[in-house]
Amino acid sequence: MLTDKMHQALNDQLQAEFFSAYLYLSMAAYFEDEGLEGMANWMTIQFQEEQTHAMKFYRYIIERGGRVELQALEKPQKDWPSPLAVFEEAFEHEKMISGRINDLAELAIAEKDHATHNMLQWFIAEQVEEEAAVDTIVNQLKMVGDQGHGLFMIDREMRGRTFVDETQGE
Ligand code: OFO
Repeated sequence: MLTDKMHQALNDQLQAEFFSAYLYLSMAAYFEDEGLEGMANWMTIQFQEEQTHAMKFYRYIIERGGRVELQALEKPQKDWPSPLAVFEEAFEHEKMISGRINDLAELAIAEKDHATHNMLQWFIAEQVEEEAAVDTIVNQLKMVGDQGHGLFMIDREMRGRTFVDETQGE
């Protein structure tokens, strides 16, 4: 049984994961509009991944006898000044999510909820990967600067990303 605090915090994180999905879909739409298909593909897969994160919390709340309560999502940003600005924001967003996951893990310890603490270990490891992946792209974009050719190369490489549901098969 989840404590009230843990129950609320997990529902809040479910909303945060869906907002992440929403934000990345908005970023994908921006890239579609800019004609950067690879980056649009990368963000669309990020959108799919975030939904699997949300659903992992959804399933977990139910498994622990809790009640899922979906909350309103705010309107995500629509435009950015450059591809670099998009990925810089994605990086800041992932750091914020890592902070939230760490806070959840601390709450789980405070509430003596070892099962939730254990479940959160998956997210702690995932956040390391997410931050590193976005940071790499930020650095690549900084390296190429305004060079159209470099941007084209990065975009082309990002067309190859495919979706894998990493929450399955644990
Ligand atoms: Fe981007 O990892 Fe979930 O939110």
